[in-house]
Amino acid sequence: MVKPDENDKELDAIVIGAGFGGLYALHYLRDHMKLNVKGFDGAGDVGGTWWYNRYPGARVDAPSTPFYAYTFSKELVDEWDWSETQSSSDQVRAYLEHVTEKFDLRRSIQFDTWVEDAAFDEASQRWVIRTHTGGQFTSRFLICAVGALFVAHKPDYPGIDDFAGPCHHTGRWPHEPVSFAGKRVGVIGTGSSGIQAIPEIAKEAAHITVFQRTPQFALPARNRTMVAGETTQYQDNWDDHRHSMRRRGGWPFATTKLRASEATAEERLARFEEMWDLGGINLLINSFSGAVVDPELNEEISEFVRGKIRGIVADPDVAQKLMPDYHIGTKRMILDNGYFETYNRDNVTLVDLRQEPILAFTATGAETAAGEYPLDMLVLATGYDAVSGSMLNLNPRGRDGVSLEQKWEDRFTTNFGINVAGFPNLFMIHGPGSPGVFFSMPLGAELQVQWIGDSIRHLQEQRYATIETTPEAETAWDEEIQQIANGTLYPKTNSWYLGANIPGKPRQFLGHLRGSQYFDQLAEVAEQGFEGFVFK
Ligand code: NA7
Repeated sequence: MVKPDENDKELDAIVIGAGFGGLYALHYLRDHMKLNVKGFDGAGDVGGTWWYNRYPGARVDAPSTPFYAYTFSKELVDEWDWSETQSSSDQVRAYLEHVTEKFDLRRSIQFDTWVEDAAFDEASQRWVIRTHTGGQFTSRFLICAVGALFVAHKPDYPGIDDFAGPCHHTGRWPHEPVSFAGKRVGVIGTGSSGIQAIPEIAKEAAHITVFQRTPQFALPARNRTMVAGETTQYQDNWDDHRHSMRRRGGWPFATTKLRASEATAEERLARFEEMWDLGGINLLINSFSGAVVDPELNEEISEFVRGKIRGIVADPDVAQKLMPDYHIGTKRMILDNGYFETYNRDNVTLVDLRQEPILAFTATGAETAAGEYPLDMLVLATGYDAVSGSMLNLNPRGRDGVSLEQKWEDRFTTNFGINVAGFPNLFMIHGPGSPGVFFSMPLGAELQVQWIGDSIRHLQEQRYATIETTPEAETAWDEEIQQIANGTLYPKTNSWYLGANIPGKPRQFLGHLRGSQYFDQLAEVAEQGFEGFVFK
């Protein structure tokens, strides 16, 4: 492991972040392109968001095997056997540790080190970064693999800091075991993290009170251990599998072409039942084609799931509070492992914040408009300032000293979610306008890194100093992203996809919904001389 601020101070490239994107960027630029590269991460080891997400029940929020893994090395694919269909946080970390060992990445990463300042120096055409440990480094290229879900969002309820018991955010979970035994635990938030954690906490706590702002749709994950032969099946057919992932935007499985309009109501219901039993996100993407585009089909699936919730939750009043009233799938689709069943336990209380908003916290609990809830511990499952937040947290300064915060005051403009006009030689992995958060991880990160490598090669061959996109290309990219999103039901729902979870955040759709189209466009732009980017 690299000791603080030692080694070369003048580098070809600096990679910030040691999650999926950053580790691959480091490997690719160092080992394939033979650049002098150094990585930094504020965490104590590799993992990125998985370094922090250790709350009980933490898992990938999709059926993850075999696609939530790198594709670039067949050897790596062959030597790693995933044990479950929906990987746990521990498993993902173990995998990333294995990758780190295999490619000898630790020797190039300085952990426990926050990059406090990053500024482009016009005179030398280099990025100058300063770390919180007092180090200063310069490099030609700056790769920001700082994570789409990194900056934890903490609600600003009056008195929340006065709460005297332990208070843990799911995205900043302690590394030491947290015991809930004998405790009255309050959980705020029912997104993927809350819905994964609540059933686990309920098993151990004396009592759990769930503070719910928006009732959520969740589908049964039906997580299970991989059966014999399942892993070898995709290992043996790796070329096909990889090709499918590439063609389907990172998601390796075929989705249905069946049309709801060609089935009777009974046939549709039978199909919904079949997909519900199959579990995962099948109900949404494999019942019939177009569930997040066609409002009628969407409502039929939404109503089907509401019926399932009514069937699972014994108390009709509690079930009513849990009824989601948005278009299913337009907030991040949640997979659960016994979430709704948890409300049948007698140590669980559901507080509907639409009926009784939280007024304040005290040292000993929460006060809502309807009463007091004594608590010993608080769990904040309140999500992230997603996609743009981690870049703004870094807040690099580009040409003329203009900061990203100034540039992005009203809108998160990028080209391909990779580069920003005015920030030469700065590259983002999964920046705003990328498909990364829509099932394109980690393949999306790999292809972005390879594209970054191609652009650096081009720059070196032509003896240029910098590459940078243009404001015109950013506007065109923004329009494309919004146009694709506007053809779906997504923008109709308040979600972190739109920045709607963070007070005051500009509203715009933050991701590219068509991963395969994005992958094609990346390849085309590289092949055709990087249109939309200026080399100087
Ligand atoms: P999410 O999906 O953003 O969920 C956060 C939850 O917290 C959600 O239920 C929010 O309600 C709720 N929330 C946020 N702020 C408040 C306040 N002030 N009061 C009450 N409730 C609040 O974050 P997760 O960590 O669960 O998941 C993030 C991603 O990680 C997920 O999408 C996967 O991709 C993996 P809301 O729905 O906004 O009304």
